[in-house]
Amino acid sequence: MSEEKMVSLDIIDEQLIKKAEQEGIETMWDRKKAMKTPCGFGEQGVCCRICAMGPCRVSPVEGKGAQRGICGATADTIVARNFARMVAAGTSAHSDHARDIAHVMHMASRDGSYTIKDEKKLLVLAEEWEVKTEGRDIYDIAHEVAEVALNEFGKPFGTLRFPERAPEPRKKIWKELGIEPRAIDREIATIMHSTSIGCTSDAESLLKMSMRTSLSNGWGGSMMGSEFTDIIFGTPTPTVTEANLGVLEEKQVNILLHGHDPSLSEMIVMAANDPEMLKLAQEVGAEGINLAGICCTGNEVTMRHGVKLAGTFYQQELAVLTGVIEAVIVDVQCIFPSLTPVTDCYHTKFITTSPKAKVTGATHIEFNEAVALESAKAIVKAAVENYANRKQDKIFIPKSKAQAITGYSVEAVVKQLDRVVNSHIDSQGTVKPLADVLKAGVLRGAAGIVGCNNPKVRHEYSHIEIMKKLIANDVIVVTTGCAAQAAAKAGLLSKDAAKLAGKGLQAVCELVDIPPVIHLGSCVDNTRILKLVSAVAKFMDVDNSDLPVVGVAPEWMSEKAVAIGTYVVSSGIDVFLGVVPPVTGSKEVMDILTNKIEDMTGAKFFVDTDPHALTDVMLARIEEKREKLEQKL
Ligand code: SF4
Ligand code: MSK
Repeated sequence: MSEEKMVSLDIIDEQLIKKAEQEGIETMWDRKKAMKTPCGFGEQGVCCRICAMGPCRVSPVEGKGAQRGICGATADTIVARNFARMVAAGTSAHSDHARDIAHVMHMASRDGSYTIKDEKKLLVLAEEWEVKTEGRDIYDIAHEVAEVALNEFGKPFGTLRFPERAPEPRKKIWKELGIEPRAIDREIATIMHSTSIGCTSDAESLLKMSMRTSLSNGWGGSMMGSEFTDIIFGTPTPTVTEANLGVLEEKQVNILLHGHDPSLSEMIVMAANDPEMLKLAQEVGAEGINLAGICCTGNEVTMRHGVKLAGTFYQQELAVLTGVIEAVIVDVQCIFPSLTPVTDCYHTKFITTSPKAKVTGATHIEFNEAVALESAKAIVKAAVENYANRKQDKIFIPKSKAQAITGYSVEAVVKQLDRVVNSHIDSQGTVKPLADVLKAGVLRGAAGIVGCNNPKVRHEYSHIEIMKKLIANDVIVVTTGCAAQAAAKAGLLSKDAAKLAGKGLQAVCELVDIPPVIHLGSCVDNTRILKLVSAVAKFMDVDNSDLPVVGVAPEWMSEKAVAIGTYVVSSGIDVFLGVVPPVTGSKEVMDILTNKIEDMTGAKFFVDTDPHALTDVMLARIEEKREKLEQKL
């Protein structure tokens, strides 16, 4: 097959798709083909089914076809309403994940399954939230901090706590725009209310509500998810691992961990290393238990335990096609329902664990946090016992894997930066070295490349092309989510990848001892990017929007990505999209998102499906910001 015709950048994906064809197994590519041409109305966002007078499809072309829905809603209203609901759904996913983590912290105890691993981080947060710490047991403090956090979801008055961390000019902008986020659940409910039949029809108002709700995600739920996960399970430090389906082991029990919530995956890691489980594995004839991660759960466990990365969102079906997966263990989000028919073709058990994400045909073993380790052991046991059922004639493990360094929390980045601090002049533990190289132009800028895979584009091609072009132009890249896994597979998370960087970035990588593309974690960990950018902005005494920094989602697909993109722009950072969002049916919404929003937030959305053209615009924008920053400093 010629390279351009490949649906993936990765040859092993092509090999496994071929294996699926030969075995008569349907994959997402077959279903994508069966969809034929996507619905033009849906693609442009002009289809409304909010009430039973509809569904109404209005024409995106002025003066041609139906211009209004039955209630009179215009294309602008319908597109903005649909966009707002995507933001609300994305915010709910990340924030409900955070709520679960907060509950886990509330049940943490010295002798329980969940303990407090980063006491220092907890104490800093307690102080920030004015929770008394003196003379108190660390677990009492944790429980009170968890209660304060849980109140952030539904408090009746005031605004959220985490936005206080933003640079002063940013907070002023939010206040003036009236988009300071209030309680997290409240923002989601308000959007659902305002987008119901006969409520808000004004597109600008709907987009402002979307911004406020997205901020309750980025500076609320997601930030809580990251912070609490660090406190309970440990703040990540750089860890060497391997990535791609070549990490699967023929002679071991292979367990695929997929989903998002570390309260399950952390316990599975513990259970899989339990002597009782390892003994059981030997008894069934396996040499051990091999865990491999998919999607954000993969990111969570790799950055804390070095668990190998099997691959991205797109590879969840392909991993099963290797024939060596004893169990796919999932919790919430990004789980294909098709894992049931695909695993049915093999011996693989597909185990769901969360009442929030039951999948038809899967084996449901509910994970009970109250007896977390025991619960996890029962799940791992089911996987181990399945080893004997492998169908030897169906096994194909691709050879490909790459070395990667994962686990750069903000704290870990600052620690790396400390390597170049002259302690006679400057204090350690700050972002000064980063600010200095940005100011001097050694680094032209920084990019956060995040998000999913989408069969509308060639798998991983845009991620990797954009990353390579940016680092070659001395733009340092930080990455999360499935974009990070694409980078890991392509070898860009290794220090060796510095040879692909421009001279300035090469020098920084060498001095600071980092790869040119830095793994910051899962999708909720995009808030680590917010923290890092805000720390540099505060250090330079400017706003986020003054910095030569961009956010990029080259292959996004999820509602969560819409919420993320919106909070990133609302935080003053431009967002570049490689997949067109369903908003093109409204001139007004397009104009606001790609133009007028800049007057409000200092940043806007850019969209181009050509990764090279998109990167050119990014680089130009970075230079434009640099010029303005120079005048300001
Ligand atoms: Fe149609 Fe209006 Fe009902 Fe939407 S809310 S389905 S546009 S009548
Ligand atoms: S897992 S949201 S496909 S990045 Fe977070 Fe990957 Fe996107 Fe899911």
